Amino acid sequence: MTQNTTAAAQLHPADPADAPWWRDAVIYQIYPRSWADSDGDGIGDLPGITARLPYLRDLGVDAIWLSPFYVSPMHDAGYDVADYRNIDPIFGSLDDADALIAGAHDLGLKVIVDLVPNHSSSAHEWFQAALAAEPGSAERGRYIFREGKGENGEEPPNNWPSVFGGNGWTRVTEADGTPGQWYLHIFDTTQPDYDWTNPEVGDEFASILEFWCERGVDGFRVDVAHGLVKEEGLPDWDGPLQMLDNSDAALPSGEDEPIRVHEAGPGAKPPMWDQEGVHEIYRRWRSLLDKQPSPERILCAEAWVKPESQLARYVRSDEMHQAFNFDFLDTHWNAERFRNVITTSFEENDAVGAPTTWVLSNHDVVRHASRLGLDQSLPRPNGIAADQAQPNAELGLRRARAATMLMLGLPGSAYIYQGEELGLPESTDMPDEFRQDPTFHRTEGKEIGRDGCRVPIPWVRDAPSLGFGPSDRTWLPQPESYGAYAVDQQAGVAGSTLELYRSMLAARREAGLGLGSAAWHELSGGDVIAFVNASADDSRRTLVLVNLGAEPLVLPAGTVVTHQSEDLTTEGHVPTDVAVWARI
Ligand code: TEU
Repeated sequence: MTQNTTAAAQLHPADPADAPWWRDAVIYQIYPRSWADSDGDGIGDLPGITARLPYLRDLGVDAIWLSPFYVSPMHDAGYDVADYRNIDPIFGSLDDADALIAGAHDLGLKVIVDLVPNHSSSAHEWFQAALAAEPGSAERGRYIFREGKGENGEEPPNNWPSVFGGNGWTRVTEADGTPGQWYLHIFDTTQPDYDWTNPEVGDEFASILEFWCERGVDGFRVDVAHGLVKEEGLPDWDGPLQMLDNSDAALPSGEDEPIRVHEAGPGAKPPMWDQEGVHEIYRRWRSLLDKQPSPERILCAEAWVKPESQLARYVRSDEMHQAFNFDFLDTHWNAERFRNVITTSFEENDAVGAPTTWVLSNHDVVRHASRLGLDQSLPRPNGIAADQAQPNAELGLRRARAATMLMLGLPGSAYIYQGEELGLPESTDMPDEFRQDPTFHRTEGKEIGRDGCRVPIPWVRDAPSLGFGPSDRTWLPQPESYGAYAVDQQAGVAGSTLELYRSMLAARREAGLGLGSAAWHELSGGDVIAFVNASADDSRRTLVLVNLGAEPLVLPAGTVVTHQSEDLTTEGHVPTDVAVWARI
């Protein structure tokens, strides 16, 4: 391998060694309900998280992102916020949040919190005031209230769906008891959308950002970042009106997934997604954050926007710092598709000077250890039920370990979802009566929903609630199989998924892989993904290779493998669905 060969296929230039922390950070997503329970009520909480932070330091991540912990009636597991400046009692108190932030900082971990600016909870005092007020009042003007269509206003103002199923509008009863206006909720009925054309809304969120900056947080993951601004006039939409409306359609060439109801895809733009006006909001937030004392605080967009050129507009230098690369998450197990996504991601993000933010799992999607064990010719399901096609657990885990080795070998930032470091599969046998995702209820069970990836984490095999908390209570049932994945079953065990993650994260940090350059390696092509990650001064070069082919791949003589996602049965041979890192 000569330097010229790689230079010819340069994919991405290196970052300087003193680049800001977020350009290569590995960030661990904690779903507070399900990570660690300190008081035995079966629901995870902030003191539980604080107590177990050393586990994350030892895992080797740089930061944590906490899904919402604010006051909420919990109709969407906390993504329905009733008070943005306080903690829900099930999770603890503001003092507990302060202790968590301080505890994380003491261990060298940064803290990112979730900001939910598209909608509030219907229990929020603003929405309650809006309900009590007259049509046309200032109180109603913070949300999207409209008169209905039809003779008596009995039909919704337009045809927009709710992402969770059913209609995106709900009619209210006015003070005099008559059926009245409708309000828009792109998600659940209990999640009314704000009207971002109202300056009061913008000022309120600027103040919320400042509130959390003063409490010491290092950044914000911005929920539904592509949804805040709606097309003027709220016109009808002629695209998909249900989650899987077009899932039977043939997948366009080069794409893995149909465009879903929560996404803006290429072509005609849905009137509720990716409107130009969102960028002005993020420019305001960026300048607000840039005025804060150091260290740099960040914004990360949860924006389901395609193609990548359009997503990259969220991470222009005066907007957000990061945007989740959901194209990568949505890539089926196919080397060419991965290569295409990687190439495009670097091209588009480098064009705006942003790092690429890789991700494989989160609290909204089937865990990748299960997803990759499903039939790869079908679209990604929204949850898996016991009577549906079951993932091949062994194959899924094997591929998941390889996919993670690919992800952590790529320059940029990466997000890890709690439990993936244990190789945790989706819960696929949850009885329906436990399901809480509004999607399940709003679609009358047609969509299984996201509960299966939100089950409390197993820490200790032979303990009540698998060590999640001091009692045997868990807000969602833990599958029988989870005991074998518990932290205590994997810690210190050579070859376990936990030890694989620990060693990958240590090596990634030590070798500065997140800041490296990337260039395709000559072995890349066909069923093989192979690139060289090199430091800015070229003193350190790592070959990252994944073999998706049916036959073992023979490495060039003299290649020194440092990490492997599975044992190499024959030295120098990379078997099917295995990834390696090697020094070259
Ligand atoms: O999700 C936004 C979103 O549109 C998708 O993640 C969608 O909910 C999912 O793919 C449906 O299967 C964010 C949060 O991550 C999610 O948990 C919330 O429910 C949603 O916003 C509403 O706040």
